[in-house]
Amino acid sequence: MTATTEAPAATAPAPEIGRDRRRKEDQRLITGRTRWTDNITLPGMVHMAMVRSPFAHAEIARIETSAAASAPNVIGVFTGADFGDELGVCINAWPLTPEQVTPNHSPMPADRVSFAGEIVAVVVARTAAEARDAAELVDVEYVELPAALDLKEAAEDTVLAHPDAGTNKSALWVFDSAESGTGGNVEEAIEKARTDGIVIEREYRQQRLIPAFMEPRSVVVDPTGEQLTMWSATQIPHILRFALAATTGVPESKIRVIAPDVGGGFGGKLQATPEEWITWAVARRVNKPVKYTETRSESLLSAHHGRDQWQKLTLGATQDGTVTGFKVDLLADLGAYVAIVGGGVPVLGAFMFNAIYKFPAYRFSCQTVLTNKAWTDAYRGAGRPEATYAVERMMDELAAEVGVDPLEIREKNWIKHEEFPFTTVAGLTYDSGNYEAATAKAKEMFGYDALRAEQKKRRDAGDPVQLGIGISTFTEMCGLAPSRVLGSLDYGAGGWEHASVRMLATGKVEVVTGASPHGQGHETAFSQIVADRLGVPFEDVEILHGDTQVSHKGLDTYGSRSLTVGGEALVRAADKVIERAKPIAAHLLEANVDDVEFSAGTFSVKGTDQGKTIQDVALATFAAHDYPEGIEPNIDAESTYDPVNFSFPHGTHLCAMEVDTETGRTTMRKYVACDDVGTIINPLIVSGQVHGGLVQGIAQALWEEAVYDDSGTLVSGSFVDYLLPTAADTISFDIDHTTSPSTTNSLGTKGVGEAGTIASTPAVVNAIVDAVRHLGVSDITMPCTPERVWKAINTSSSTGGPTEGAAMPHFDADESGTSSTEGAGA
Ligand code: MCN
Repeated sequence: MTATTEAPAATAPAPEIGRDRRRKEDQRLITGRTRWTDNITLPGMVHMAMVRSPFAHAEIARIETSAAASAPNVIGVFTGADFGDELGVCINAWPLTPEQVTPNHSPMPADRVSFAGEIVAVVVARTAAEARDAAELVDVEYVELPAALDLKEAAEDTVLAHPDAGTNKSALWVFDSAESGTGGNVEEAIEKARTDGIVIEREYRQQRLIPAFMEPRSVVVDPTGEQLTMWSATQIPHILRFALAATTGVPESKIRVIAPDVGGGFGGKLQATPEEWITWAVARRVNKPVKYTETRSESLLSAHHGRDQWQKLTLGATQDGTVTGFKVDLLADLGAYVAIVGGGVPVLGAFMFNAIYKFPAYRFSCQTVLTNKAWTDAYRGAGRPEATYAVERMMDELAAEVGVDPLEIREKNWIKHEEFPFTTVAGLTYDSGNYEAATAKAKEMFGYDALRAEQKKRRDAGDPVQLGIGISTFTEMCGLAPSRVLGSLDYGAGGWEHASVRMLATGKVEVVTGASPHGQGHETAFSQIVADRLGVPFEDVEILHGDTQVSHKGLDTYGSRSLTVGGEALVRAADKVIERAKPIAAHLLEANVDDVEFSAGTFSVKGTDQGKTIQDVALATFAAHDYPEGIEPNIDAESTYDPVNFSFPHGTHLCAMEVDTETGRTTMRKYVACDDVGTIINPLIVSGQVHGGLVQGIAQALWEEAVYDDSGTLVSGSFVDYLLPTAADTISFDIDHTTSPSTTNSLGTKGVGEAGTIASTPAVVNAIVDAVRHLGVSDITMPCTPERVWKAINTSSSTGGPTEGAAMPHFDADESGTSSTEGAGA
């Protein structure tokens, strides 16, 4: 069944890596002709609707379900009391300290609700509409309790979010470069700067945001049959299976979790949700498949939120603007519960406040705080946008103080390209980078000098519309993550990724990845990698993912990890296939294995024109008629790759904003992003990721904010009030790249999934402040609405922001559960 083919002609097929391939999955995703969770219908399936608390904090005195139970086609009405332990608990997989205060998180509490939107009862009915109608008939009597809403006040324990916890302070986590041996003493550096240098002190607000994915969350559970199957619009099918097994006692082997096509997540679907837990328990109780799909309003109200921090920053520098120390004190709002990785999100930023700079001393402390608002957790960038915002805003403040161009201050302090690899004051080793190259290219694309000249002209003329230039020379740590580093940070899981590559009899290639895409285009980019490695046509590679029965091992998609970790696992598995195929090819070619080499999909005998393609070997393996003695007929292979380091993409983003000083209206004039994400697999996908990321970061700067009123009601509970931008609200971005390949993975890639979001927020706010700095403005609270910009210009408040409580309370390392770390040590 095999034929000897001629060795390939000298011209190899065009390389796939670096090629602008349109995404193969888009055909089905864009037309909707695919399996979204809500499209799934099973025989006998029933539907569920939730009854949610309108109060932020209340005791549940009584729940009257009889009217709902007798509504048409209602199958059952359940409350937390109907289940008890059967419901399981929502897990926190990243306790920051051993002493962390972690309130018990029942998916459906029976006695007390802790945020507006929490589920108190569910109705199961024949159709979703009938379930929703009947849910209206559930009568809940609440006894309202005082709610802890303001972050600073909550940190003072004036009102308790969970009275039985005795405090709202969940965990205090500290990193000090003097203690970890990665740098000097920050207090001494700042004291010295107070005497003979410059000290800049600022307090910034990271407003609460809501990850607004395109597809609301949806879950179907089928309890019939041998296995329990859950379909969920999730980013983390593997972690979900583990969490279900760990909290319900059902063996993992009996649980199948499927993430079918998932319409976006942005971190918001990196969660084991009450909705999933309840659907699971209810399906088992009624012994029928149950579906629950949230409405958009429910999504905004109760899917986890992101950011929500106060940042108190102190930077010391010499008179010429060389930074000598940076001290960061955070208050981070966890909301009502410590979510799956919620407590750890600020700590992901802890290693990034020094960004691309050579700060000699650094101290970070973060107090996480419980409040009666929706719980917070990862949102695109998770900790790194907050850190980048703080440091990039502070570098602008320093430049203003010294009286030089903000780019000059950055250049003075950044790591020079010849200094890589560089171990930072936070203990991370950046493998590669070239800030000079990215900045030079961005400046040229931007027309930096011309825009500065125009800015001066407008300023001199007193133009009512002023021009500002904002800079963000960001870096971030992604490719989460080396398992040993995660272990040192008390994170509950590892950071490896798994892949298998199977050669099918027809010569097609079936690839299974443990990454779980939800909009990132893995099927295309991963096909390109495998096609190049095995020398097979791109079209012949099929990528399977997101089903724990198909992809039995994996750690899913978040932290811009899928390419650097999952892609490397693919490469290693493909290389193993080639190694396994080589002796078979040698046998078929009647050659010594040492004389056989592999190139562009063909095994050939050195010095001859005889060869066997990898497809020939696959077919020979399938038939196994003519196989070497003692070798099993199988050339498939798998690999589990644990990264040796994070990946550190960086870039220079430049933004020009026009500010109408009479109305406060801001208009984006130009945005340039020059990113370095190492080797690029698919430039088209990378551009898409950067575009989407930019808009999300710009939205934080200008529009988006989750706002609660004084009683704890989410007033930005629909897209009328939560200002999610559309394409029409943005301009056309100018993006390009420089390339300094990563030295820690064989492809040289760095992550891109969060880069745009991390970089863009400070670029925009820096531009707005730059436009009106000469009018006495040094800060504007985000989102920089026209009203806030106008107020900052026209009142004594330099921020234009709301007065949100007093100065930030200070928490000393000794006061409560302190943990310091030796640094991430990657
Ligand atoms: N890529 C590439 N070359 C590089 C880097 C990446 O071609 N040098 C490609 C990758 O092959 C992949 C994509 O770009 O197809 C993103 O890769 P990576 O940076 O590894 O990020 P992940 O795939 O792990 O995706 C996670 C990241 C995160 S953390 C969030 S949040 C986010 C994001 O991706 N959420 C998204 N992008 C999103 N895009 C969409 N459409 N929807 C979301 O919810």
